[in-house]
Amino acid sequence: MKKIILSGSTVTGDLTLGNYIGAINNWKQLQDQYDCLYFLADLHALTVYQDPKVLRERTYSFFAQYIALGLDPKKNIIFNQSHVHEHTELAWILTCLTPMGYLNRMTQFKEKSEKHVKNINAGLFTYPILMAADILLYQTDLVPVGEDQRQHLELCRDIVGFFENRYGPGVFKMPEAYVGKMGARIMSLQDPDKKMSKSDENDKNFVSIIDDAKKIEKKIKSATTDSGTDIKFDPENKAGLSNLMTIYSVLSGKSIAELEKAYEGKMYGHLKVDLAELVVETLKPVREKYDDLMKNKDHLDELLKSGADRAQVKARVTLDQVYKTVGLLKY
Ligand code: ATP
Ligand code: LTN
Repeated sequence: MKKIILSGSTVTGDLTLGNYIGAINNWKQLQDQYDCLYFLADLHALTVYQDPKVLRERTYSFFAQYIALGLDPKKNIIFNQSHVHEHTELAWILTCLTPMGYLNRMTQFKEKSEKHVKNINAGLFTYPILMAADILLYQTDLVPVGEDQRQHLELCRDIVGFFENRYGPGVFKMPEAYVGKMGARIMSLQDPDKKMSKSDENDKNFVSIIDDAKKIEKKIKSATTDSGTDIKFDPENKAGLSNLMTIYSVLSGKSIAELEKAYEGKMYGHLKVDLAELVVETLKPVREKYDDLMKNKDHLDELLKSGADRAQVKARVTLDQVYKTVGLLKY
């Protein structure tokens, strides 16, 4: 029996190089070894106001980007969260088990409610419970997430504990985090002390997967670096440079030590020019495949439907078991 992997990204902003390196690239390497489910978290996106038209188009766009970046819809189950209604149903049961105090501690909630002061809705607060439902529905063993999602995964594990304390073991599997060795956290290009984030208002802070070559070059060349000259990996004192080196290393497959050696005596500018070219070359075939996929929405709809059908069969088994365990009548 292969282990089960599940992950997703919220359908907001533009998928970035950070999402690719921190998440999708890892997912790709897992698709042969594990039974993988990857989904578009469209319901999670609603915790912040979304223009309906934009959300619809973006959901297609993210799905096409997943495939263009190398996730195979045959090898993996790739689906859209709202197509499998079991997610929200399980979330309700888990909501009734989760103490408010636990949700209050979530740093993402604190950050997002500071950012969206006019829309601190209850969904923003209970978001980690829906995320726990996403994970637990599929008897997931491993969840590949970046550092920023660790706390939510811990809460999911706590929720399994709350459930088992009340109803006994055997319904859910206890999930664990899977964090790739390199590039778990890619930083913002202009402000390398914070992470590269796809919903950043300043689009100079990230490279989007579907940016054109000119934009990519411009963004990488103007990335913030310190005033030194030595090309040395030192995230504390040379955060900007080290971030560029991390990106370089992941995309080229060369180790940091190899890069330091190759750039001995060279200037930051040399590295930026080479990195820009590497990113452009890496993303070029992705962009072409993406453009192709986006031309045929009917085909995307078919793939989405097939993904959701396959996911739902699995989700249903867990949800039936949960309903029975907590005492809801069989329908
Ligand atoms: P948002 O800005 O909307 O919060 P995000 O860029 O943080 O979005 P998510 O949808 O939260 O992206 O995350 C999707 C996946 O990508 C998660 O597994 C997350 O950990 C990973 N990820 C996001 N940003 C980065 C980053 N800068 N470096 C590495 N991994 C990242
Ligand atoms: N909250 C996640 C996206 C997400 C997710 C999940 C990731 C929603 N549900 C389940 C892993 C497992 C984020 O990265 N912002």
